[in-house]
Amino acid sequence: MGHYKSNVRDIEFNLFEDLGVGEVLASGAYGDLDEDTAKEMLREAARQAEGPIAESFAEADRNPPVFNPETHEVKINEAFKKSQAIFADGGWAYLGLNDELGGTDVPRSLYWGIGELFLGANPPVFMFAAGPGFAQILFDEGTDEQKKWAKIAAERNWNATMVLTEPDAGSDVGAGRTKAIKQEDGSWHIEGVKRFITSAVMDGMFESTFHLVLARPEGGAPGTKGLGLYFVPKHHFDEQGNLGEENGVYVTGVEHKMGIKTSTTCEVTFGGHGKPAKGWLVGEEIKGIAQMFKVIEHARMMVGTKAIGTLSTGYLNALDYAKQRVQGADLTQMADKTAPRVTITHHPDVRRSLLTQKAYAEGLRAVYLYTAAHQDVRTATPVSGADEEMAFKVNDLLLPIVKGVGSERAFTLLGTESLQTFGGSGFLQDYPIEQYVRDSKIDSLYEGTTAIQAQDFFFRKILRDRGAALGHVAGQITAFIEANAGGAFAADVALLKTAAEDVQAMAATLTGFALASQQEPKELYKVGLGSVRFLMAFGDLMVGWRLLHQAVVAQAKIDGGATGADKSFYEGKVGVAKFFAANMLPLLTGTKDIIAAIDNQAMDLDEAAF
Ligand code: ST9
Ligand code: FAD
Repeated sequence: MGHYKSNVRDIEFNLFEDLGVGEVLASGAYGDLDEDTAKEMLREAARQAEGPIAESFAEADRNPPVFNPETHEVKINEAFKKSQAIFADGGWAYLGLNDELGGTDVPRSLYWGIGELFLGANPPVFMFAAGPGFAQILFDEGTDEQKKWAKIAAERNWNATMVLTEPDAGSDVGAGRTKAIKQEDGSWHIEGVKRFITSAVMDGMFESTFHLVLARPEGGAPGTKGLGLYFVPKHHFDEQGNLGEENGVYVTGVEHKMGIKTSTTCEVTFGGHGKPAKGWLVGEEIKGIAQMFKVIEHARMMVGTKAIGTLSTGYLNALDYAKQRVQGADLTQMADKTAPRVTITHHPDVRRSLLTQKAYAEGLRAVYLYTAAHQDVRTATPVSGADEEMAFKVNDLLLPIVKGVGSERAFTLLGTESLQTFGGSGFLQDYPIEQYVRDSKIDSLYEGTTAIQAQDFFFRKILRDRGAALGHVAGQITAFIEANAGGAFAADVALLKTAAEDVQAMAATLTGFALASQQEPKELYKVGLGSVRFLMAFGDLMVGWRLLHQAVVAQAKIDGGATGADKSFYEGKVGVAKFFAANMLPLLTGTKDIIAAIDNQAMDLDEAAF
């Protein structure tokens, strides 16, 4: 048995019992795809993920990529390459893509549910398989000729990278200095050094690579708006896709990292080695940042799902250990030194810890799948009544929650709860948890740090949207509260109501600071001081709501006579929703008070006093 423990039962519950994806499939919205086939896809993905995909997880960590500065090549662990080949052979990289690129039309919620399984088992495998997905974006954004290149890239399963970051341009992408110099033949020469580029190596796993690169055309405007998006292939190729000479783009370094080591992080130099790095502007106009955000939106979803998938396997590993580890006596018999020793699941603090892990693992899964349901109007309308425009906005609103809250909660809980459940054994490499902790730390850093997610959430997704998507989601929460105020969950729903009011008050306070900044610019600092708390609080509200929504569904199944493993599963749904409502939601009142009381003391403090 490998390290990875999937939770297909819960993914299926989300899709087919809570979100109603089965009915959408039955309506023929996805052609012949029906619920049974979708379930079979999930189960096959889980078999692959738990088996050959997970198999190289630890070995690849202990044998990270080796860079050869003479050849600019990188050696990747052989066991990892086997896992990668199995993923490629399964054709998983084409799921959800257009017909033209050899794709299969599936609901985005099914796509990400399957994605969670691979991302939980061995994240670099999924990340190295981004080529066909990136080709889809080139196809969508490109000229007619570039659409042909995209088809070639997808058909031949070329590797791909997204290239933004430079030594002086991380969060501040607009500070990038890499240049694009126009050539008479319509191509561009790209010149500059990019840092931290994921998957820029092949080592026999792929035939070629294409880079999607942000660079500033000479004389271009400053900031992100002056950046163009360029297609820069590793090899030149003809109309059939036959490879020619290598282009002037080189891996000039590989980072030595804390975790997720095989997801190779490279310094990539464009030009500067006696050969130009030829690129082609994607589309007809300079609108690189908007085009790159098409990639970023998928990548942010991927990062959040990766984090949540890791938390889930961390929890399930901890649960398994806790059920077997015998230590100490039951608390009620603590005075009796001869009392029988019990498994640690009998200790109240272990139960608190396990339920905390379960609540966030399953609650955040519910949040990412609810978000995914809004990536496609065919599922969004049945789920929340959103039309196409609103579905798009709700997805936009929730992406920083999936990415920012998913990553922060996963890393924290994997360390403070999942690893802790193992006692000292959790600190050892005999168990996967220490690697989960190391591998998941990256999720709050790349694709925009948590501070960036929090600002995106408040300024762009709420203020700029004039609260439209927020209002839609708040309306859904209110409708749920009203419908369930008097039933079996009345007390829990009352806690949810208070939490929703607290979060609304936080939004109003921050909006007040933002408005006041028009007269007094320093008022904006208060938004910056409160925005991460607000992001996390909204995440808790979403988790609390979705868990209770699921508890109502589960209770109906129990009342309808569920038995055996199903009954236990549904009881777990009810139990965890009640636990979260009672233990986590009341904390939001404190956060509301803290946000209401924010002053600029932190900003006024002299730097020397830190
Ligand atoms: C990285 C990669 O970290 C790590 C992992 C790589 C893994 C690769 C594998 C991925 C697999 C995924 C699967 C893919 C499959 C695809 C399938 C396809 C079917 N939303 O606010 P402004 C745009 S990479 C949308 O003024 P500043 C917008 O155009 C490095 N668009 O920003 C806007 O114009 P307008 C990641 C947005 O102050 C324009 O930007 N690095 C959004 O100029 C300017 O906006 C980062 O993420 C948005 N949320 O710049 C950088 N926001 O307003 C983080 C902005 O007119 N830093 N735009 O619409 C930031 O995000 C900054 O806030 C900033 C600020 C750069 C945007
Ligand atoms: P900085 O931007 O210097 O941030 C430092 C700290 O300051 C952070 O805590 C941040 O939150 C805070 N901060 C910065 N600006 C603000 C602000 N305006 N408001 C509030 N706080 C702020 N990039 C790519 O282009 N392609 C890739 O494939 C890629 N893969 C990566 C893989 C790995 C393993 C790593 C580590 C990075 C990768 N990156 C990639 C880069 C990644 O996206 C950046 O590291 C990230 O965007 C943060 O930039 P930075 O490291 O320069 O940190």
